[in-house]
Amino acid sequence: MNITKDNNLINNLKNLFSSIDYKTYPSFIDDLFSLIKSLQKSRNQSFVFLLVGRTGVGKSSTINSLMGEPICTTGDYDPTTMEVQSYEHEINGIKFTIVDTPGLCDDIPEKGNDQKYIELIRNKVKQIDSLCFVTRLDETRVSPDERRGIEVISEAFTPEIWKHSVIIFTSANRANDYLIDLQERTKRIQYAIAKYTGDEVASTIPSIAVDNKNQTTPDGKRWLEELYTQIFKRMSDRGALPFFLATVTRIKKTGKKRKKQTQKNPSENYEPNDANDNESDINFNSQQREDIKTKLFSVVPILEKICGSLGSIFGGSIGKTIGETIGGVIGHGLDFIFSLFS
Ligand SMILES: Nc1nc2c(ncn2[C@@H]2O[C@H](COP(=O)(O)OP(=O)(O)OP(=O)(O)O)[C@@H](O)[C@H]2O)c(=O)[nH]1
Ligand SMILES: [Mg+2]
Repeated sequence: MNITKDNNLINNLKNLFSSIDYKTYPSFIDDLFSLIKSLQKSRNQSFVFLLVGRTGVGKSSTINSLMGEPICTTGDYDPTTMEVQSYEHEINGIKFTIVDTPGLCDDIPEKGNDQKYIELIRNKVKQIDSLCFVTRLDETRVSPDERRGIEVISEAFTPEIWKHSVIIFTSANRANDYLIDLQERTKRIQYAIAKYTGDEVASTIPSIAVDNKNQTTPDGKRWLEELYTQIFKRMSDRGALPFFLATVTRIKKTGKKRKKQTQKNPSENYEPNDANDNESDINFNSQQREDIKTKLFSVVPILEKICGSLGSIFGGSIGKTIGETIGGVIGHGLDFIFSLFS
């Protein structure tokens, strides 16, 4: 359905807004349609994840956790050759690709053949929107193979690619000393990447500890929301909206501030989850909602103007009504976006 050509829908929206006084924002309807158009356009665009990490560290499991569907096969796999594998997927009608790099960070015979691998990856992969460097938290050092992987990726895509990267530590519950391991391992991997990007870029690469067998990390916090937020924040502008729409049906709004906030720890300022919520649903806290909002503003600038005025024009929960009127994935998307401002 092309929303902006659908006269019925246009009439429905106009009816919905007919009693509104637009004096404070005369171009509201035009701007709303322009926002809808951007979302619609991004439905036809795709995004690409690049997974880098040793065999069996949990690359596939982490992507499955993130996307909420068993799209990648997991389990034991013995790499015998270095290759680049890309898999096409579709969720909510949005196409995306997962590029896996088996062998790249493993100690296998082709080891000396990095130039061949660089050519292979360049020829096969034209666009990367998110780079996930995956390693286990309970390992102590950056292995020579991981360093080699970092070098190959930097050469194949230029060091700029690390601006869209996140470091993911799996098996968080197997760490000896969770917080110290997280801090130390992050520093060491950032340092290994800094050889190609310089400190300024490397030091901003976020790390997230996950455990694909548990909902929480050893500090008792849920990790899925943080993984989502960091990946979204770092995603290329081109990939951000398609990724948002592919996942919007499982992200929940939450994040409403409690009456008595504990400012000491803003991450706790959200209401408990609905008892019916599915465990794999993503329920953001206040800080994560802020981060998502900032990213959405930077990729769709018109949003800031529209959302900033929604309260003054409608004064209520108009987002849900607009979302329901439009329906489908875009309706869901708008409902979520507008909820960030309520
Ligand atoms: N305890 C624990 N096990 C994990 C975690 N992540 C993955 N696993 C398990 O580790 C094994 C390998 O996981 P995969 O996701 O297949 O790893 P991969 O990196 O994709 O492996 P290859 O595709 O073979 O390179 C599976 O048995 C997973 O269930 C984790 O965070 N914690
Ligand atoms: Mg895998």
